Amino acid sequence: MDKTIKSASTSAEEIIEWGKQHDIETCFDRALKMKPCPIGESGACCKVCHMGPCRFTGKNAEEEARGVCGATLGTVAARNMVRMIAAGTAAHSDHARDMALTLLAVANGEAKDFKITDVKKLYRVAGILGIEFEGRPVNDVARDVATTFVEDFGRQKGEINYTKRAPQKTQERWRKWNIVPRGIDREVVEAMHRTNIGVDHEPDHLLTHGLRVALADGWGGCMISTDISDILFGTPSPIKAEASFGIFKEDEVNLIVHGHEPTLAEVIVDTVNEPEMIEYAKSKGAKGINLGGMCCTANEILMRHGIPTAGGFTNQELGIMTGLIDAMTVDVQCIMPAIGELSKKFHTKVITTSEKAKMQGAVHIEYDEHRAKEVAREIIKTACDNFPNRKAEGSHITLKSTLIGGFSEEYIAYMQGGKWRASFRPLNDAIMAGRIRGVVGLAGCDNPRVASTGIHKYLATELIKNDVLIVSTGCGSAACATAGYMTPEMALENAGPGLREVCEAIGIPPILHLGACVDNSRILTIATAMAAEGGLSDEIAGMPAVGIAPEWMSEKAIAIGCYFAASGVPVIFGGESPVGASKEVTKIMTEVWFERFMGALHFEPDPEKMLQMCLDYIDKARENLKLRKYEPGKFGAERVLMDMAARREIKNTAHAGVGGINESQG
Ligand code: NFS
Repeated sequence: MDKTIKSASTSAEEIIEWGKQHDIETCFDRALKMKPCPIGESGACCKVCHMGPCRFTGKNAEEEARGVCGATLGTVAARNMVRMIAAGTAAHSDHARDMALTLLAVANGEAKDFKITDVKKLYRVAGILGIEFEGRPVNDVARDVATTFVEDFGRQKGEINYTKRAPQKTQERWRKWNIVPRGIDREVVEAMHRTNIGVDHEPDHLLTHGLRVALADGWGGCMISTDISDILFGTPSPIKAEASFGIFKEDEVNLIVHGHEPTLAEVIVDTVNEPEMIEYAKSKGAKGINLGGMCCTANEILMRHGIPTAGGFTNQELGIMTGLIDAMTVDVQCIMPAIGELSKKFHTKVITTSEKAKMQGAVHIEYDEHRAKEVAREIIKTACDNFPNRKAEGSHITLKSTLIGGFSEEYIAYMQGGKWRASFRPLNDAIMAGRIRGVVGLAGCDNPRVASTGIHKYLATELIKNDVLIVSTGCGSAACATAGYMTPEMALENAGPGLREVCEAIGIPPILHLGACVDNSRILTIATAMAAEGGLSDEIAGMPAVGIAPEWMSEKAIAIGCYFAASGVPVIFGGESPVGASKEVTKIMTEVWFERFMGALHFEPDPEKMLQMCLDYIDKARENLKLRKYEPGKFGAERVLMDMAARREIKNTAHAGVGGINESQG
């Protein structure tokens, strides 16, 4: 990939160029100036005590070099890895904790601006948790569900609730290797303890605990977040939206919600169209209020309301540089501190909203679930008040793409058979017949160290050409959405013949947007449903499925990669390996994990090799499952997929949150 290109998006590139002419620096410039430290980059630096930092350099560092305490490179690289998993898990899980506490407050009548939107999902979750729901008041059920989830954080012994949701065989592997998480907080704390100076030194032992922490993330933090968000705000179903910088409007107040937690954003969605707010915007000279999102908060409200997204991680500074954003709220995670400073060069007001996160150059309007609407109104008014300060300067972009998002596990089951016959049968059949070669989860960040979003785009197009169905989340979705790949037409024009037929029959894009980064948990439940359906593997391991985070940068991505590996999915990350200095650790994370769990975590900077490795894994899994050998354009027999018309005929399809494609509100 051409290193002189900073972004693979022409709109982004245009703004970066404009910035250069106006002496404005972005992460793309800083990434060129600030070269990664080669010692730290490969996991060969230990700074867990103050006898160091110790650096393990030289040809034979693995065999010969020792830290002041005597630690080997393997110990150090494994410790660094486990700390990354713990930090990523802490982030997702703290988000999940807040979701559980919000659900509890709603059930107790203390958060009046929220309600239980998807009672069906509440009952489904209650059923999984073993909570009685029939004939009980909804709030009582919600209280029990919330309390049960809260217990998952502080449990000292036993198992977190959702591990029992995994296929039996997957659970057996976890029990055999003793990696079933007990309590989410406990696993994170224990990781910090074990990696402290002088505790756990054996790389395999350390990394095995790393997997337990990661499972606490996937089957704990992430899954709890997804399910509570569905309960409170609705389970997503297909919806049309728009993406990229062209979503900003010249004549309206542009308010952008950036970050991760959906709660405040949902209330803003609810409030922004209140007549009083519209009038207020008009009194400031604007024609109305245009709400948009960025990063994973964007994905949350795009999936449920069709609110447009300005894109993923590397678009945040560029969005401000359009000069069109009147206010940008930020809560937690993946928020560049650079935007505080940058906003001073424009009129944009950056508003921090979480009690956990403040930044220089921002104003702070703290979110409080007990007075959520009041806070939302204050934020909207702040954006309106700032509209008259908008100057003409900035790099205005008009380009935007249409996309279809909103694919939940529930909807994917529904689209394959309607309300009464919802199943994963047609998908499994299509895979067995070789019409679909396999499934790839394309996820994780976009990264200015490469031509940002470019590897996502390359892999997305190549994979669908090879009849691989893509499910995507987070900034992977944002990269595909802003490139215009998330439309049914994309399947017609670019997918291989088998995948194209499947997409055409159901009327779906070849890349299914599953939501925010925490919604990677939807991939776990989809894989579980596929295992239960039969015909492929009877556990998650062994499926013709691969996870890819080609441009990862966040510790959260590492936690996600590891929970997929522990669940039985081979995972490929881009960039240089953060454990690359240690052959021992690399071997554990690839070969040893594959032997035990049939999952692995690889790091491969070359996009073409990533693609090949992914297809090899898929083909090998097909071979092991004794499925028909994949050949483009040649399929075996399979059941007929229900098309849209057939599904419409099924009576009583008024399942809450499930139906055809909704029109965007954005
Ligand atoms: Ni997930 Fe990456 Fe961040 Fe979301 Fe985007 S950068 S690890 S996708 S916004 S969490």
